[in-house]
Amino acid sequence: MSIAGLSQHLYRVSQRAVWLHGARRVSTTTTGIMSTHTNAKRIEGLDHNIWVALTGLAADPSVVNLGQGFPDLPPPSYITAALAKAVSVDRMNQYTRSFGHPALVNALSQVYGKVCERPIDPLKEVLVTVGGYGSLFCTMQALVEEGDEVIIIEPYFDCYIPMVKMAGATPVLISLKLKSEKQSGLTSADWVLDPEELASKFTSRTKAIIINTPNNPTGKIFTRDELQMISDLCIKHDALCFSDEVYEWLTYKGHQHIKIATLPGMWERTITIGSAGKTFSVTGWKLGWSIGPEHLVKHLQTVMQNTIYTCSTPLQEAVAQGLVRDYERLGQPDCYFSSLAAELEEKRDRMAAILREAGMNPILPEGGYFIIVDVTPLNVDLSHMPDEAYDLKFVKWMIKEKKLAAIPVTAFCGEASRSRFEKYIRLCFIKRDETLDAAEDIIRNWKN
Ligand code: IK2
Repeated sequence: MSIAGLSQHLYRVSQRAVWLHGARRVSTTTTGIMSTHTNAKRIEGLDHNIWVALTGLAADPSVVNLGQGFPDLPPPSYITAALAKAVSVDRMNQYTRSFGHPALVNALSQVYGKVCERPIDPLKEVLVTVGGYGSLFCTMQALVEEGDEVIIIEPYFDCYIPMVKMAGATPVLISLKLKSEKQSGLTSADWVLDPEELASKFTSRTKAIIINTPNNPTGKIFTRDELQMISDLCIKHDALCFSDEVYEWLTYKGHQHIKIATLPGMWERTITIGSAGKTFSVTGWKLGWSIGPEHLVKHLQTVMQNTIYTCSTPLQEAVAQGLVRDYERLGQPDCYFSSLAAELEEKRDRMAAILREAGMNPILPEGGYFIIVDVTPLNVDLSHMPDEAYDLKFVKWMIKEKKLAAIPVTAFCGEASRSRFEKYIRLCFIKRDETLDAAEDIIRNWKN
């Protein structure tokens, strides 16, 4: 089958999956006999997933896809070359150390040792997993107990909730709120936490708080003061912090990413999560890591050795080489971490300008590669569609009628916060200029 044929086939299959999911059909076996087996309780109610649903719709080749967060830019050539070289060495095609390929954990300890200004033991304080997802999963399974509470800040990366639930714990939500009444000229710094409300969420059952900075979907970078407030509460209540920092290098002018693990008293109680996919624009490689103190990481290692066991050796080798290369250039313009951020800042500004010209209100992100935008000024009447959050209806309509894909922001919040977030959609701007040109054409010709 040709590539085009395969892509059409996958599109048809995923469309069917979306339809089947929508209809919530009871599964049958291949013999057509109704299965009597039911799902395990721990996955009850977790069957819906925004990426599975919307990625299917956006897979239509005629749709301009600013939905799921992956680059259509090429990754740096040295990293793909390192992979090609790695697979040509026989032993690189076999299992490597369970908790992380030696070259990679050494590189991670070098890079994060410098960033955190402390020695990091590559064998005891680092775990390499299957993407940021794998790091989050190992963290929750290793450290969160049945009956615990885990505080999650809305809008949040959507898998936090199911992961907390699968660990048997209860998610406790607190929403970021806009500190300003103004409609335009907002930035992601305008999303803030209410200190009193946050304090009220900590109880004797709080095991951890999950933070995500730079944040997906808002682009917010938590300030030192905000991180200090969170740290003070963690220390006061003896809670852990799971800090998802997969966009750590993607910060824009005037903004600095601070690791909460570097604040006094926080290293001992923080797991920091990173992703090679986001760091080197290779999301399909699915490599990530957890970094933290030995007394926590050793439990994550237990989960890893009994679930995935180890990640792909050649991919780890290539990422290690990429990290060593960029470690030597840290702070210089030719370091990929800086050059990608500079390239993306232009794309962010371009995207914001396109949206503003069309009469929408984007909220300028300080970091990451997403921009959220209030679409209500477009006055699209969707009252004929089934009753769902406005942003979800808007995205479904936009994919079908305008051939532009985005993600509804209510996918990142709980039901109780729907009204706060349903006027926003999220667009991904780590895209080639031609892709952004195509999106611009659609947005400029919106009324036609
Ligand atoms: N944590 C955050 C905050 C992420 O954004 C991601 C990647 N998800 O991006 C898809 C999207 O939002 O469109 C992850 C963790 C997972 O990282 P990885 O891809 O390395 O598993």
